[in-house]
Amino acid sequence: MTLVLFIDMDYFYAACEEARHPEVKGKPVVVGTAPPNDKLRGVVQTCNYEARKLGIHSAMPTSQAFKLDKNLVYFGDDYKYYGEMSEKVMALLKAYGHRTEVVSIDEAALDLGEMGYDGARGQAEAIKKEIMAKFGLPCTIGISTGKIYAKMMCDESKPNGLGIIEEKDLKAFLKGKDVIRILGVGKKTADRLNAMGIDTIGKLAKADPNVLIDNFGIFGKELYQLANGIDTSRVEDKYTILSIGRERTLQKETTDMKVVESMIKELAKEAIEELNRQHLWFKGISVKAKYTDFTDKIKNKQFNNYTDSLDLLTTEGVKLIRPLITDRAVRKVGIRVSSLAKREGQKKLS
Ligand code: TTP
Ligand code: MG
Ligand code: MG
Repeated sequence: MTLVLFIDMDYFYAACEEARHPEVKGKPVVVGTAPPNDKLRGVVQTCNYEARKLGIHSAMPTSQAFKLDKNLVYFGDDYKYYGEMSEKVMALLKAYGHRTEVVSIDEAALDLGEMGYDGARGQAEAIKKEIMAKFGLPCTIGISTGKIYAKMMCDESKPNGLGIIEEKDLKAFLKGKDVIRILGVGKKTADRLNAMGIDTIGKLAKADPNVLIDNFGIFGKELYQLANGIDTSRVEDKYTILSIGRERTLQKETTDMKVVESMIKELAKEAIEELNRQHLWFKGISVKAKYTDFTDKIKNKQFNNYTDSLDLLTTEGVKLIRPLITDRAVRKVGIRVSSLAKREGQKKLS
């Protein structure tokens, strides 16, 4: 039986700042979107656990965070530096020689193969120790028989933790959890499951698989399997680093595609500027519309070749988001480029 190790860095951007400013350790630290001289205008991207104890969290307006503690230590985000730290961490993980999937700027999954639970624990301890020694960064690791369970365990073991769910304990582990905890289950699917009387993964495991397939197609089968401890998602051999995204709340909620279009253009321009700064190309794009009820919709597209074209990003971004703009009021939109590659030695589209 193969085991999967899932790692997520703790309070990543803020931890990166602590690593280069050790004097702020132990104080509440916030990383926000706005520069320090304009810090009250932005939102919190992340904060350390001292700040979380005060009730501060990601996406909170910075002004509100400062109301909770006027002496917060504040940093304006520095993507370039966080990207570099991410690359270093990912390279370190890759060097352990397992199939490695970079999931996000601060997350990766490793396929540990058949080394058993003790071996896996040893590996995880070694990784945690090495990342702390080399970069001064804390992280949390979850281990299980599948990527999705390992990620769940990782989430539950934060911060600075190491959690293992053995196969024999998996069903009990999953039983009481809300269905929304399953990767790929969003609010809409969760609502539909709830309407069928299925609110926990335990109930999902006992549901009639045919009814699930009737309602959700092939995804219904996957849901049933996942709830029953069968995680068929594999660790992909994917070693692209981060994605670069920009999103912004509109001045006024709107159903007007023209307003959305001009915002997408603005955000695309910013994303490309960042892409240029980091000397990267992209191959994937996604757009997001967040509605006034706080649900959101995302659409993705993957190109065949790498590009850095702002025109392409803008045109495709606008095309992608158009079907998401209906009579539901939108309050926030975003665009993101992914599947990035260093410009050297890659074939480009145009
Ligand atoms: P997360 O892994 O979600 O959060 P975290 O690492 O800050 O904290 P922890 O994992 O210990 O709970 O996100 C990774 C980084 O992504 C985070 O450091 C900053 C960035 N980020 C944002 O910019 N905006 C957001 O809303 C979130 C959630 C994260
Ligand atoms: Mg993290
Ligand atoms: Mg993360």
